[in-house]
Amino acid sequence: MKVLITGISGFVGSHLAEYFLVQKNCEVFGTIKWRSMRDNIVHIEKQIKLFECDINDAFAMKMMLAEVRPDYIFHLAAQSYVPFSWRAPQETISTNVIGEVNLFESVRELKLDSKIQIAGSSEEYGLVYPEETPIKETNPLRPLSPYAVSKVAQDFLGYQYFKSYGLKIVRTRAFNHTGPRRGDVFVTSNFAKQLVEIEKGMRRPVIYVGNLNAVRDFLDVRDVVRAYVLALEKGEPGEVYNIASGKGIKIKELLDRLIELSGVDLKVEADPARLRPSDVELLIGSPEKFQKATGWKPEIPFDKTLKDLLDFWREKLK
Ligand code: A2R
Repeated sequence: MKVLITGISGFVGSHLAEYFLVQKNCEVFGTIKWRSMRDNIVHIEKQIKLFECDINDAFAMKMMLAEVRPDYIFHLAAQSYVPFSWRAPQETISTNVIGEVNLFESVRELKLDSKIQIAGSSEEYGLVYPEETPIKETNPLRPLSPYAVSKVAQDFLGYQYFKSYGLKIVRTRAFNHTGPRRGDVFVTSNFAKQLVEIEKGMRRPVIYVGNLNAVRDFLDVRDVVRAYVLALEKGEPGEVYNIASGKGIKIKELLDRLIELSGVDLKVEADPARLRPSDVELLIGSPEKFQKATGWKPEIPFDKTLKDLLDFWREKLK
């Protein structure tokens, strides 16, 4: 079986590649940009086949797909960072939306029979009222950032290409996920990195934070990766599924748990630069539909995820 992961050098892509490398009879292919950092995949680089392919380049996309002809495509390549999407709305929309159109059009023109997973996000729900939680897939989408709008477009394009051309597309909307290798611009990893820098005496004992009141539904990336695989194995093409734990945690509580796990003594200070123009306050998803379709359940306790994240930074900052 041939598995293609776009954005393989990213956080989720590297974990998904690891998942498939231990399965039998799997060949793993991945796309990177020519300047992509390879830190996340150096340990597996010899076992995977890499293609330089900017997804904005329709020709590069088509040539790569013509060569690989994958059975499964996990489309993870994206401008994935919400705050950056305000500073670079055009790049965010172009990479996320046009990049996906390039993928779908190539699959169509090459008449590939690939199953395709589209990595949507809980950010698509955006503004959510307390009585709407846990959020079902049928909830209105009220996106609050250019990133979220780009993910809504990706999601609906997936639906449209399924309906119009019968492409075997399964859409997922993953709620927050974290774990080793999470980029340090994301809240959990940012806190963990600051804590480890304090542990190592690399900075004074002050941790800088943004909005601590937001409530999020967190999963371990390794549970999310299992969910993406099940989405293609057991999910229905044309359908959309939440990947969520069903439980909420306040960012303040997450910070307290990390501080406790680290054991360092420090002060917490607000940093206004870390606040967003419009923040999503409450995101708790209902995993019911996905669990019914696939039997998936998160398996990794959140304290283990946080501990592994701290250990990742301890190793990286050696
Ligand atoms: O920017 P790089 O060199 O780090 O590569 C990122 C890649 N990527 C692209 N690949 C090809 N052509 C592009 N124009 C392009 N722009 C970005 O996508 C990186 O390897 C990957 C995204 O990885 P992360 O930023 O670590 O995101 P993560 O957390 O793995 O999320 C995977 C998917 C994304 O679609 C998110 O929006 C969604 O799950 O939540």
